[in-house]
Amino acid sequence: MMRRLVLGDRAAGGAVTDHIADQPGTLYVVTDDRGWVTTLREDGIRAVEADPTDVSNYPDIADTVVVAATDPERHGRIAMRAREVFPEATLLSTTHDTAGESHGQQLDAVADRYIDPDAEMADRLLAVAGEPHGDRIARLLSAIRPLSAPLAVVTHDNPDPDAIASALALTRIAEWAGVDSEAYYFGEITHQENRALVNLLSLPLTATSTESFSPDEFGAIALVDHARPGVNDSLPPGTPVGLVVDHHPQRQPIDEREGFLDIRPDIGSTSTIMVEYLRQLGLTPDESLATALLYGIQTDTDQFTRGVSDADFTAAAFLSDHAAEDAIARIDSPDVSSSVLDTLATAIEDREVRGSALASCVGQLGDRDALSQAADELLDMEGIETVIVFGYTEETIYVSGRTRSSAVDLGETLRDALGQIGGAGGHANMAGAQVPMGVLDTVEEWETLSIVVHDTIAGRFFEALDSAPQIQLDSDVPLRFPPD
Ligand SMILES: [Mn+2]
Repeated sequence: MMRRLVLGDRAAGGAVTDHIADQPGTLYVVTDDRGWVTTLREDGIRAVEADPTDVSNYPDIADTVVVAATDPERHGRIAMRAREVFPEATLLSTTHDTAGESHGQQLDAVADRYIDPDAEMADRLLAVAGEPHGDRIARLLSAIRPLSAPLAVVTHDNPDPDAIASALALTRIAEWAGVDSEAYYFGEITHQENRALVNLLSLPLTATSTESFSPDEFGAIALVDHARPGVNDSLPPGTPVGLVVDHHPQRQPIDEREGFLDIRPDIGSTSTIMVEYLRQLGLTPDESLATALLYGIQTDTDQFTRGVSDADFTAAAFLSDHAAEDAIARIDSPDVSSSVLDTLATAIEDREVRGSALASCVGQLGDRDALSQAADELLDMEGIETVIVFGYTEETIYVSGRTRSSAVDLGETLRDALGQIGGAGGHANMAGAQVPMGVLDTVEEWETLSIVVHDTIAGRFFEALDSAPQIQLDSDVPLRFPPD
């Protein structure tokens, strides 16, 4: 049960009080406006005729306090008192256009939110304030509403569906709050499925770079699905950040002074948190945003099997009414298993690219089939024509390769590269190799096994590729010039 308290007079608080009176929960009014007390009581509302600056007239508990006095000085005083008595409550203040600068500052220090009694937003805020996490939405809007320049919403680099969907959800909320905003990512979206997500749903995500992004142009920067500028994104480290919404556990505490923080490691995805915001604000995501959010939850929770919470299920159930599930089927290749996706993620992250050739060590191998599937997937990366992916068990390094370049005989290349130290074979466009771990030089304590394996295999592979004889094509122009 939500307990709401209004402090002030009818001129400033009448309209808000009328709004609240229709909502579930209790309402208590403290005012020295005798005529108002009479009217309120006639409507069955609990009202006491008393000085609203005197804390002895306040009830014991209030979840939401609305401060509404006509006189700015008095208004400020009530707000201070109310904040002292109810430190945990959401404190809403009627707009303070008439307040002097010093009172305005005082108010800023204690009020969570200003409300315009005539606006749709007042209804919403009063409805959600005091609900679980309802204070968060008031604080979120407090961080967005006053911005006079656009809000930049920044994902982590190489954004995943959760980051992409969350960024767009936050721009939707900013739009509703009347603030311009744009969703940005640095670098590129490397994962095939993630590019498919953006393209298929025509998501308005903007690529940017360290050269073209200047933080000064924005009223505030919001980070979604990560929490530190310059760590998981390409912002300059130490860039001031106004908002952070994330679900990753933090290794170091985040400075609370940074602004609006909502970091919930018990939730499976940032998209889930965004859905909660949208619902509390009464916003229905359009089909593409709903689809992206649902896909974000599904991928981050590995189809609801990993780190999933009740909130994730609730959010997904809500979204499924608005999302295009057939679009998800097209984005998601159903034959790719989660272990392949993990292998693929590592392969993308640790890839070494030379020209159009890519080599990547995925470390210790669980599922050996994942290697060839990962190689298949990586071959779809832009600008890549030849791929080897490899990993190891205790005894053996396994290599899987693919090429779509007609100038490369991959079976031959792998035999050249690894035939001396292991077994290699296959066709021109699909090949593999196995190398005993014993061929590695002793791994020093300061070395990482994965890096030693990478250097050994990738080094030989690139060398063999460079020195391979060119396949003759029906063309006078050689595709690559042999090294001199
Ligand atoms: Mn996430």
